[in-house]
Amino acid sequence: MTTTHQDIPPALARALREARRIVVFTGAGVSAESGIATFRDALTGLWSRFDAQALATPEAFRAHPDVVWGWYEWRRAQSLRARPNPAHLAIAELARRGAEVTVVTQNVDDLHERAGSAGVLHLHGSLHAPRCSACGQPWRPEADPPEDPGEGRRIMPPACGACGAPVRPGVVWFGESLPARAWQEARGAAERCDLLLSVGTSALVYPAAELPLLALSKGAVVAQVNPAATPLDARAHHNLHGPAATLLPALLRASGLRHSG
Ligand code: BV8
Ligand code: ZN
Repeated sequence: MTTTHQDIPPALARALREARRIVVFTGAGVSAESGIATFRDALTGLWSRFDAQALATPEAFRAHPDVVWGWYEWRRAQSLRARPNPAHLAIAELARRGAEVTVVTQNVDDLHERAGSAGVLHLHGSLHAPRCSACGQPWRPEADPPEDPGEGRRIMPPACGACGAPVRPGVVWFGESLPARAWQEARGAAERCDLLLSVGTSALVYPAAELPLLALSKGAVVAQVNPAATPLDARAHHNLHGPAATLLPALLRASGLRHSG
């Protein structure tokens, strides 16, 4: 059922109220209203010449370490300046309403954690965990937040203090495997849940995009929150076409899980 305004299908409100195990699966759209560019439009300035999928790769980092490191440092500064929005806060509030809630995100920002969500599973790593590209030693930025390097700045990555190799962003690039534990826990949660909410993702990147399909195959209710249609529209039980920062609070209110605000 496709909703283009704030009324929430009663069947979805009831499913959310009665669910005992919920998975909230998020993509860049959940952080859009915090001012963080979504993945595909994060490529402004210098990077408009690159395709995100081409830039977020080990090959690009080897060939253009200064462009790739500059892009991630700009995104890390953007993430540290951003604030959780009502969508992040509603997801954190849901976990305080009795059901077991597992947040599985494709995002590399830390806004779910800063909104109060615990145990967030990051399938694609984090901007806030840079590490040595050779020995894996974590790298602690001296200045947090870094002064904004500005869009399009080329910055050579720092050298690892232990072995001297270049430090790399702590994200999962295309062609790299997902962190085994996070992926295993995410699959387990999707298999066991009664309800999976897919929020703000284009549902195009695998294997992450398998999660809603896995939940469906095990009989869960699947609902999507996204202003645009995605490949999941055809399979989801409910498609709420609108912005997450409006629709997630509305969903909690319609389910009687939020009494105010
Ligand atoms: C792997 C971290 C194998 C980096 C990211 C062909 C078929 C199937 C798969 C493949 C294939 N060819 C290659 C592959 C594999 C590839 C892949 O899936 N490619 C795709 C493009 C076809 N996958 C991989 O490489 C993965 N690894 O497969 O490994 C392997 C196995 C064994 C051994 C070795 C290797 C790794 C993928 C991870 C890549 N890293 N991110 C970084 O951030 O820089 S992916 C990146 O894009 C994001 O993290 C995100 O996960 C993904 C998609 O982005 P979204 O989050 O969905 O954001 P997007 O901008 O796309 O969409 C935003 C959505 O929000 C939109 O729908 C918009 O409408 C909506 N929105 C906007 N505003 C709002 C909103 N929604 C709600 N409210 C709003 N206000
Ligand atoms: Zn090292």
